[in-house]
Amino acid sequence: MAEPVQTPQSSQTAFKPRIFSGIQPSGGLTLGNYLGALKRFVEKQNEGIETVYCLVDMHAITVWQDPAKLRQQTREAAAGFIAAGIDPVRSILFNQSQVTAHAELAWIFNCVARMGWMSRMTQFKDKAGKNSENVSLGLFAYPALMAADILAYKATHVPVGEDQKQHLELCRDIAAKFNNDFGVAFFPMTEPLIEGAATRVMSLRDGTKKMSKSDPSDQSRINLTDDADTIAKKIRKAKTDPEPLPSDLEGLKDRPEARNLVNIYAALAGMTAEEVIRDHGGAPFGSFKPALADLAVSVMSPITTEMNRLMQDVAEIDRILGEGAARADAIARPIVDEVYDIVGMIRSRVI
Ligand code: AQP
Repeated sequence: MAEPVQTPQSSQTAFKPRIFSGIQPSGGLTLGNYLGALKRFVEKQNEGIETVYCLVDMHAITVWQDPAKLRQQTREAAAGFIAAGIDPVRSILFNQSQVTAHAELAWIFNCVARMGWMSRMTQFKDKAGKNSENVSLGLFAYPALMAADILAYKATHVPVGEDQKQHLELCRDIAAKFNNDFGVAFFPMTEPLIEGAATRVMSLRDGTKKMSKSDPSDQSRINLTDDADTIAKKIRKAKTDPEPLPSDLEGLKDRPEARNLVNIYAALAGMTAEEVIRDHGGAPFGSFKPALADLAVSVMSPITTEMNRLMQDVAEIDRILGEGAARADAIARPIVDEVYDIVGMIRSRVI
């Protein structure tokens, strides 16, 4: 290993702005994925920044996935991205396993990252629970693959939900250690973009738990595939306390379920939580829930309808993913080849 060399701070200015983010096709997409990530992906695309979006199927298999379901979920997620407003011409949209640079760079990063860093990851601890001896090695190394996803594109910004903040910090640690170990200013210090009213959408059954596609209870989440009736029913049945909504934000402090519904309303309506309280403060859930259900249906139903239409033509979805993968590869391949060179690997094969 070379002597550690400090990366010049000024190197940050040399990186072209590029957004990368991904979602696991480990189940159907949820309202949490939509508000915390997908909606923001669309906004970034529409701001005209270069955007690279990925269905991270290799992350998905860190826990068991039925092969047929994984294929279906990957296509459905791609349809969800497009239905929500991702334009596969303006953005690059693909599934991770079609671009081998991700796995290649992940191996290099497995050799850069330290075991101690990985064992501090709260997502690993949450997912492994008491079963940490029995989970896959891939689940433990997940953040190194995530760093590779981002840095294979030298992405400068990553829109994510609050739960991914720690992984983004680890991505910066990996980039800094690589730069220091090899005495280069090769990788950027990627910034997370955690913005908006719904950076952490909570379960509809428990306001202290994140809404998650892998939660065993379907009632805990709104799926992008849920029809209008199901969405309305799930919101009506969402757990709440018996009090009406408070007249200021302070009053939501110890009321996780009420706060969650207010934040969901705010994110769906493009308002702040303060504005929602200004309009609905004092309202009982008997009237706030139907208003929220109507709003959720009006935002989500057109996406669901378009997603179902797109799913009628899976060959077209596969074509879009293949084309996106070729465009992604054109960016990532030269970056990963340069990494091999920096690390000292001979690249003499004639192609
Ligand atoms: N509840 C949430 N609120 C806000 N943002 C969320 N995200 C996920 N859940 C919420 C954001 O969605 C992006 C993709 O996440 P992911 O699918 O890669 O993994 P995850 O965060 O582990 O999401 P899930 O739904 O909980 O998946 P499973 O159950 O498979 O682990 C990220 O930007 C994430 O922050």
